[in-house]
Amino acid sequence: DLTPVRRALISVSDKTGLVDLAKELAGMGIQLLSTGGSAGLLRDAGLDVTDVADVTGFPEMMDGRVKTLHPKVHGGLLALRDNDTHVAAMNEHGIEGIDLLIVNLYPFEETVAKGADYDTCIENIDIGGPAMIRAAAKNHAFVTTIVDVEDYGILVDELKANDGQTSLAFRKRHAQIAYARTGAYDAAVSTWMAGAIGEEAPRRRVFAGTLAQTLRYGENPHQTAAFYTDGSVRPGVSTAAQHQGKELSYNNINDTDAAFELVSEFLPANGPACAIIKHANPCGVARGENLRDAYLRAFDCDRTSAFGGIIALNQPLDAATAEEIAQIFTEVVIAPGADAAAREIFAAKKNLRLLTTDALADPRTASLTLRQVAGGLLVQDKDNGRIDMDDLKVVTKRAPSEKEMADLLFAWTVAKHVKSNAIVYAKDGATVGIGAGQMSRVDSSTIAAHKAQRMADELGLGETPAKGSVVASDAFFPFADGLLAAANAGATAVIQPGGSMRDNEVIAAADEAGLAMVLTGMRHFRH
Ligand code: 93A
Repeated sequence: DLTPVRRALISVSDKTGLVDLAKELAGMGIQLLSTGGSAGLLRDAGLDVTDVADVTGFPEMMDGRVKTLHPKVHGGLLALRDNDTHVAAMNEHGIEGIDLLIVNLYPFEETVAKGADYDTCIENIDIGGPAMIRAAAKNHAFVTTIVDVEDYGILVDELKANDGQTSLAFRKRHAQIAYARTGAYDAAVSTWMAGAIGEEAPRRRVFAGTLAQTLRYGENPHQTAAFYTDGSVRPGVSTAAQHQGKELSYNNINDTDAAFELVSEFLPANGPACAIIKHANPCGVARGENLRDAYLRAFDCDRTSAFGGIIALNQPLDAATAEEIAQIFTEVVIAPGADAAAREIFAAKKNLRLLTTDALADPRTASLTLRQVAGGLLVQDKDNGRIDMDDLKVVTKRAPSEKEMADLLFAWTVAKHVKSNAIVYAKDGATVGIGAGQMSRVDSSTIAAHKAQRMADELGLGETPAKGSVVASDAFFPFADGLLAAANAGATAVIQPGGSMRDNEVIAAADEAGLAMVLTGMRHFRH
């Protein structure tokens, strides 16, 4: 099942590595056909190239919209070489076989990412390229299709190993990649279009990804797993540079994402901040005078849970912070940079992974979140909801003090990143107790208070740090009990969406306990 490669068609937008590849092909005696820009580059490099226009007898026309859409091209790609009728048609119409197709497409995804206008995006929808890719991949019994620059090397290896031929297994593997590429390409076009025309729930929707990494296993060792990127470029775990440590696991990637998305809520201009994540929930979040201080205050929220955690920082890692972090076992640290001294400190910790990004993620960037259910996908906008002081409604007799207000907004921001039911106690810009993922809000409240008390015992504090704290609840208190649990724990002010049938009861209970309470009118469920 080895098939000789005699004639190759090259039509690429990304010209990286092209000349080297073409030289290798020419050196094996393969005839080269190519489209305008690609042909020009090869000719400049001294290679012998036939213009596709000379093969088709038509010039490239309509701004390049029609270059390769011609039976002399598509017949050459699609003809079954062992079928008499196909061969007769080739002879009758002067069609020569094309055995190798090297195409990469107009950079549609990059054009969208750059924020190009509608018409520019439309003009970057490649038609001829995908048509050829699909034709060649269909005819993989005879034709080899290469769509990724990174596959040039293995193509050359394959040809060299087989005396200028490719194996059927090779052609099949690359046909599969080819269809994934054209599928992803049209997915990108369709997704962009839905946004551009304001279609919120398109009747048909496709999602596609490119393998970034096969993972050792999934959430558990008996589950296989892989990490796919979707082509959107966002500072975070998918684009970060890893400086040391072993490969990230499935759970690491998930947790690192949660950590970085949370810390990105805190603009560096407003001071250093740190988030420590375990099992996708924060176990400590804090602002600080400096980065080290922010880390230590986050750590002090729940030292027990922070062990083996994932740490995200909103400013580049410095030596003083690295020194502190290195005191206990941490899985991953992610930050928008790390200075040389910090890196040197971490270098001694072989198991610690250090990831750096170019920037924080913009929490306002719109995107979709997907969740699989049996037989389908649930799709929604990412929760980009944000609350300002002006959005808050004071409903109690007592209004929060300035200090309480700052902590309420802080706690609310953290609560958005805690699995529901979420209860977050905070004081002086640091969480002091977090209750996550309970089926009852009052249980989350109790757990958060219990954690605060445990910290008081561990650190030998005279009283629980929840005393004089504020509390955030990601959704309304259905009954007064959850609120009273918070008051009993020592909270003096509350932030919550409001909207319960019993809001009046809850407000009355708050007044009775002397609490100040503000309503956001916005909920942050996270499941
Ligand atoms: O505008 S197109 O959809 N019409 C075509 O017939 C066509 N054929 C190849 N774009 C077409 N291509 C694309 O041109 C290829 O997919 C490739 O991305 C690009 C290469 O053009 P050049 O060789 O002129 O740089």
